[in-house]
Amino acid sequence: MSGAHGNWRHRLLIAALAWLLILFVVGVLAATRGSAEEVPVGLQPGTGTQLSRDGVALALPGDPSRDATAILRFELPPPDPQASRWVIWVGRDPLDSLWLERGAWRSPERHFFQPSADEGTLPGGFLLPLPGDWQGNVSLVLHARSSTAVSLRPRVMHEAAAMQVVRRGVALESAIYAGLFVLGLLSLALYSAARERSFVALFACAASALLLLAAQNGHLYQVPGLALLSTWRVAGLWVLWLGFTACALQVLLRYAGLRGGVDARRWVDRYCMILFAIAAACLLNLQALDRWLSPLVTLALCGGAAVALAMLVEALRRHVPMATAMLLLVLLTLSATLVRWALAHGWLMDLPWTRFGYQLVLVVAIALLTVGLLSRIGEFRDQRDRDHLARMDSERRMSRESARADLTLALQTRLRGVDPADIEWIAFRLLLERLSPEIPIDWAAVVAYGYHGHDVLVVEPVVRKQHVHDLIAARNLALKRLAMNGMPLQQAASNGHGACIEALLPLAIRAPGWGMLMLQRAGSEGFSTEEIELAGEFARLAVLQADESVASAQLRQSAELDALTGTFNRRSIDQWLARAFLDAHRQHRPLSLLFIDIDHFKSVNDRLGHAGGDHCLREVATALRGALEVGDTLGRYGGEEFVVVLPGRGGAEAREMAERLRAAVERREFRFEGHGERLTVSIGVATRLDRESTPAEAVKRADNALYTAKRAGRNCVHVAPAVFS
Ligand code: GH3
Ligand code: MG
Ligand code: MG
Repeated sequence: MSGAHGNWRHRLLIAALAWLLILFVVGVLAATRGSAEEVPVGLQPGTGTQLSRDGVALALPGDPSRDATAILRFELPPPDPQASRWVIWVGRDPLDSLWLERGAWRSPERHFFQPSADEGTLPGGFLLPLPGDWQGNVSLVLHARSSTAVSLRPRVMHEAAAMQVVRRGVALESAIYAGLFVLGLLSLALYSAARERSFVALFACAASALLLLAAQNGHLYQVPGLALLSTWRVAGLWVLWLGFTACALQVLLRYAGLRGGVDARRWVDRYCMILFAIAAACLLNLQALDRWLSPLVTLALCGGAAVALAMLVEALRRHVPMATAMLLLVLLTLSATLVRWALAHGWLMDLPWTRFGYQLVLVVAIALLTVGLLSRIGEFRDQRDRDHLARMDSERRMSRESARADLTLALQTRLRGVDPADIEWIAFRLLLERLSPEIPIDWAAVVAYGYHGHDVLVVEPVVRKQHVHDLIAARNLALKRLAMNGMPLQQAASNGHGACIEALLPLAIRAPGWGMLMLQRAGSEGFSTEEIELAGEFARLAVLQADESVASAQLRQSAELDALTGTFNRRSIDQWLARAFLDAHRQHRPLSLLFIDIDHFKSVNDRLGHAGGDHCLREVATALRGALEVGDTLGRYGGEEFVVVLPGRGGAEAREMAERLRAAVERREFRFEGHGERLTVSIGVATRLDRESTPAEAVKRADNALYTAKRAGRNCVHVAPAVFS
C-alpha cells in the first residue's frame, strides 16, 4: 500500500470520528435545553418495578405475564390557554403495553410492537396527553408490561416541547436510516460492477442493520408487511440482532481474512450457522424455550463480538490495511451498544448519545467496512493480476525455451551427413523457418560473407532473392560495419510497399567473414526486446550448429582423405578394399583393382623440386579421377602410387578402364611455374578370384603386375594372370 493511500484513509477516519463527536455534542446540548417546559416527576415504584439510583427511572425486569405499576406524582401549574397541553412522554422502549390511570380517567394504551395510527410514521417516544383542566398536585398510576428488561423515565412536559424532542430524535434516526440505505445501494452497485460476492455480504450487513435499527426504534412495525415481525415481539428483535451479527461477521471475514486460512473461514461460517439456529429457535415461539432464549441470545451476541475482535486482532498482526481503524470502530460500536444496554437497565441517563450512539457508530463502522473491503478486494485483484501475468510470462518463456530446443534438435538432425557445401544454407533456412512462427515477421533473410570460406546468401521467400542481392549490394558497407560491431539494431525502413521496421542482427561469424539476420515487419510497431533476444538466440544456435557440422565434416575428411591429393588415404582404401571384397564374395560379383605408379617420378622431383612434384601428384590424381566412373574408388596408396577399386568389373573391363586411365595421364600436360611436363603411368591389374573374400592375394597380384608393366618398358597396362605362382 502506498503512503498516499494510507494518508487518505487516515483523513477519512478522522473526519468520521469528528463527525460523530459533533453529533454527540449537539445531542447533549439539545437534551439539556428542553427542560424549561417540563415539570419534575416523583416516582413511587409499585408492583414489579424498581426505582433507579438517581430516582428518575423505573426499572422493569421483564415479566410478560402481568402489568408492572408505579405511581407518578407531579404538580401542574394553572392552565395557560397560550401553551400546549401537558403530556407524559416515555422513551420508546420495547414495551408490550403502557397506559396511565387516575380514578375514572384512563389514557390511551400504547404498544411498542403495535403502534397506533395517530403516532405517525416515525414515532419518537410514547406520548400520553393529559386532560387540559388538570392542575395542582397530580398522582397517576402507570401500568406497563414488558417481556424484557427496560427502564422507563416518564417526563411531564408541554406537548410542543415533547414534539421537539420527538422531531430531534426522528431527524437523527432518519439520518442513520439514510446512511444505511446509501451503503446498501452502494454495495449492490459495487456487486453489479465487480461481480464480487463480498459485496452481497456487505449488502446483507447494511440491510440487516437497517432492519435492526428500525425495529429497535419501533419504526419497523409501522411498515406494512414488516409489521408481521411484531408477532414475535422481543424475540423478533433478537432474531434481527442475530441476523445482523452473522452478516457483519461474514463481511469482516472477507475484509480481514480474504487470503486467510480455510480453517478460520470454516469456523466463522460454523459460528454464523449457530447464530441462525438460535434465531430459528426464537422464531419457533415455544413457551418452554422462553426462559433460556434471552441468556442464550446474549451469550451468542457476546460470542459474535469476540469472534469479530479476534478476526480484527489477527488482521492487525498481518498488517491488513486499516485494521487499526476498523478495530477501534468495532470497539466503539461494542461499547456504545453496552451503553444502550446499561440504559435499558436504568443505570444511565436517557440522552441522545446513550440512546442512539451505538446506531451512529454502527453506520460509521459499516461505511469504513465498505472502504476497507473495497481496498482489500482491489489488493486481492492486483495480486491475482500479478499472478496471472507471472504465469503468462513463465508460459511464454517455456514455449520459447522449447522452440529453442526444437531448433537445436532440428539443426542437429538435418545437418547430419549432408554435403558440407550445403551446411550453412540448410542451417540458415531452418533458422528462418523456425523463427517465423515465434515472431510475427513479414520478410526475413540471412546474409553471410566469407563464412566457412564462401559467400552464403539465404533468402525467404526465395523468389525475392534478386531483391535481397540488390538491397545488400547497395548497403554492403554499412551492413558490414554493423555486423562487425556485433550489436543488434532496429530502424525504420521502406520495403517497397510502405513503411516498415527493420531489425538487423549480426551473426557471430569469425572475422574476416561477417553475416546478418535481417527481419522486416510492416507498419511502425517495432520488435520487442524479447523478440530481438529470441531472434538473436536462434541465429546464435544456427551459426553454432553450422560451425560444429562444418568442423566435424572437416574432421571426417581429414581422417579419410589424403591431404595432398584429396583422394582416399591408405587407411580408408584398405578398409574400402576389405569391404568391397567381402560384398563381391557374398554376391558372387566380379571385382578388380588397379595399382598405378608414376614413371620416373624421381626425375620430376629432381627437375621441378619437391613442390613441383607435389603439384604433379595432385594433377595426376585429378586426371585419374576425371577418367573414372561413378562407383569406382581412387586412393593414394603411398608415395606416387595410386589404387583404383572397380566393383562389378571383370578382367576385360578392368583392362579397358586401366587403358583409359593411362591414356588420360599421357594426354595431359602438367604445367608448373612455366614448365610444361608430360607424365606417364604404369598400371597393374588384378581381378578377384571366386574363392577370395579378402584382398591380400589380389593386392599382391596387382603389385606384381605393376612390376611386370614397369619391366615391360613403362606407360603400359599389365593384367595379372588368374593363377599366379
Ligand atoms: P619408376 O617408378 O619409373 O621405376 O621410377 P621412379 O623414379 O618413379 O621410382 P620410384 O617409384 O621408386 O620413386 C618414387 C619417388 O617418388 C621417390 C620420391 O622422391 C618420390 N615421391 C614419393 N612421394 C612423394 C611426394 O609425396 N612428393 C614428391 N614430390 N615426391 C614423392
Ligand atoms: Mg613408386
Ligand atoms: Mg614411380
